[in-house]
Amino acid sequence: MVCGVKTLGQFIIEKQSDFPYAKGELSRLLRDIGIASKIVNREVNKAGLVDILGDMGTTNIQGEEQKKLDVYANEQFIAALTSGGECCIVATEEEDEIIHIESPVSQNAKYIVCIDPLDGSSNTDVNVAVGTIFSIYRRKTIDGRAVLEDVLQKGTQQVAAGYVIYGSSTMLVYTTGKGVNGFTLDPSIGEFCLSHPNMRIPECGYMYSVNEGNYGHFPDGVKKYIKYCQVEDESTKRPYTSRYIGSMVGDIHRNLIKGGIYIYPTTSRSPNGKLRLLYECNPMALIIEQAGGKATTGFERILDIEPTELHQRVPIFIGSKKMVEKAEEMMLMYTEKSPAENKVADAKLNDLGVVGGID
Ligand code: AHM
Ligand code: MG
Repeated sequence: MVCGVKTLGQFIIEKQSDFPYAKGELSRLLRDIGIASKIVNREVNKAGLVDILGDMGTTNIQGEEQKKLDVYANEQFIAALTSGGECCIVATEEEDEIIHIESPVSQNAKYIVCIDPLDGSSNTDVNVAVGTIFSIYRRKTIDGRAVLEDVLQKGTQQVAAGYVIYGSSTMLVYTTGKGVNGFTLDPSIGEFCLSHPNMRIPECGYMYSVNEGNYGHFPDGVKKYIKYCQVEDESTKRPYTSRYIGSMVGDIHRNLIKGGIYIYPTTSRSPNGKLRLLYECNPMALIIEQAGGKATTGFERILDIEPTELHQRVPIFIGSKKMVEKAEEMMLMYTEKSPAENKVADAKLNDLGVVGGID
C-alpha cells in the first residue's frame, strides 16, 4: 500500500538535518510535547461527557480560577517533559515558580520550555476551541542547576515555538525559525499528519479580533483603529469583519490562515495588557513573524522585549503585516498627545476615511 502521509515524527527527523550540529534533543523535545498534546486532546474531547468540568476551587498566580482541565494539561506536559529528559526547566502559566526537572535522565538537559498548557480553558464549558502554547529556549548558563535567568530570555532567542489547537479538528503548528508547518491529528491512526506545509499569513486581511466590550477602556489609538476597520471604503475592502472567539489560539489560528489582526491592548483596568510575554505572546509572535506577519506592543517588536519577570504581561498587536502597521500608525498618532495635537491627527484620519469621535 502506498502511503502519502507524512507524520509529525517523520517530519521532525527529516528537518533535523537543517541543524547540522543537532543531536536530536530538540526533535525529542518536540516529540514529547506532541505526545502530551494527544493525551490532553483526548480529555478535551471528552470534556462534555465526563465530570471533569468545573472549578477546582483553587486559583493560579494571577488570581484566576483554575478549571480541572488546566490542571490536567499542566500535569501531562510536565510529566512528558520530565520523562523525555531533554528539558531542565518548565515555566508554566499554572505555577507560581519555575519547575526544575531533576530526573536521572535529564541531568544534561539544556532546554527550557515555557508553556501555557491550556489557554482559554473557560471555553471548554461551551465547546469552543482551546489551545496549548509553547516556547523552547536553550539554557544560557553552562554549569550547575539552571536558573530563572535561563528562562528570562528575549523572544528572539527562541529555538522553537508552537501551539496546539483543540478545535473541530486538532492541529499542531510549530516553527524552528525556518517557516511554519501545521499538522492535523488523524484520530484513526493517532498521528499528527502534515496538512499545512509552509504556512503564510496574508499580508493584508479583512478581519479584526479584539474584545470590543473593553472599548471604553482602550487607548485612543486602538479606538481609532477600530473605527478605521468599521468605515466603508471600497479600495481597502472596509468595513472589515469583526471576529473574536476569546481564545487566543483560535483567533490567531484563524487569522494566520485567512488574514487578520488580533489585538489585546492595555486597558485602563489592565495597564500592562492581559496576555503573558513568555508563554503566550513570544511563541505566537515567532510563529506569526515566521509566517510573514508582524507582532508588536503597538510600539515595539514583541520578540525584542527583555523579560523582567516570569508572568510578565504585555499588550499585543499581532497578525497580517499591513494591518499591524496601520494600527501602530494610529497608536503613534494618539499617544500622550495634547487635544490640539489630537485634532491634527483627526484631520489626517479624515483623509483615511475615519470620521467622527472615538467615544
Ligand atoms: P487565560 O490564559 O486565562 O485562558 O486567558 C487568555 C485568554 C486568551 O486565550 C484570550 O484571547 C483572552 O484571554 C480573552 O480575554 P478576554 O475575555 O478578556 O477578552
Ligand atoms: Mg493563557
